[in-house]
Amino acid sequence: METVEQCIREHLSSQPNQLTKFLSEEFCKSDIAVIEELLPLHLKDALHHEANELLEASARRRDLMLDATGGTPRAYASVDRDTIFKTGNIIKTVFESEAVRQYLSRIAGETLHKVPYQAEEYIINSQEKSGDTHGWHWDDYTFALIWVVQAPDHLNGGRVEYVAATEWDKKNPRKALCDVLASREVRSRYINSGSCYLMRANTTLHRVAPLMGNTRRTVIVFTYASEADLTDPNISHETMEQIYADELQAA
Ligand SMILES: O=C(O)CCC(=O)C(=O)O
Ligand SMILES: [Fe+2]
Repeated sequence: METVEQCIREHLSSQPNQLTKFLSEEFCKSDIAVIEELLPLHLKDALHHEANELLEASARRRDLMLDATGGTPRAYASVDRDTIFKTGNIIKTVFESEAVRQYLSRIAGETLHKVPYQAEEYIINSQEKSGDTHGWHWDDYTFALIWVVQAPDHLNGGRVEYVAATEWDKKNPRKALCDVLASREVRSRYINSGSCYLMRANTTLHRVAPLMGNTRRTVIVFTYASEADLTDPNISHETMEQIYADELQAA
C-alpha cells in the first residue's frame, strides 16, 4: 500500500511548475503565500478531521497577555504539541513529511528544517467566541505554515493581519510593536478554510484580528526553522513558555 509520504510526494510532483513559481514569487515579494493544494483532498480532510477531534477531546483555554510580544493578548482554545503527538496520527505525519518540506523550500527559496524545539513543532488553535484573538506577535523561528481548518464568517473578524519586514526588539517589544503600527501599512487577508499559508513569521509582525460575534476559526500551526535559525543564539522561547507553562512543566 502507498504510504502517506509517497502519496504527498506524487501529489506535489504533479503540481504545475508555473504555480510553484507563482507562489515562490509571491513569497519573495510579500513574505506570505497562500497555498490551496499542498495536500491531496483526502489527506486534507483527514488532517482537518483529526484537528477537530483533538480539539473536542483535549483543548484547553488560553487567556493571557504576553509580555514578550509587548503585552498582547492570546485568547483561544488550543491543543499542545505533546497531546497531538501522543493521540494524533496524520498531523504529525504531515509535519514530518520531507516532501512537504522540500516543496515549501522551493516556495521559500531556501531550505526549511525541522524546528529544533519540540514544543513548537505543531499546535492546534481555535478562536471560538467573540473577542477571541491571537494578538500581535512575531514567531521564534523563521517559517510558519498555517492550515485553516475552519474559517470564520466573512463579516465577523478573524482575519490575518500582518506587516512584513519588521524587527522584534526583544528588549523593548512594546515600543517595537507600537512603532510598526504607527508607521507602517497593515495588510489584512481572509484565508479560506482548506487553504494553508506559509509566512516568514519571525520578521512579519502578525495577528489574528478578534472575532466579532458567534463564529469559530480553527488552525493547525506548523513551525519550521531556516538554516540560519539552527545556529542563532538569539532565539528564545518566552512566548511558548508562558502560553504552555503547565504542559512544559509536566513534560
Ligand atoms: O492563526 C493564525 O493564522 C496564525 C497563528 C500564529 O501566528 C501562531 O501560532 O504563531
Ligand atoms: Fe505567529
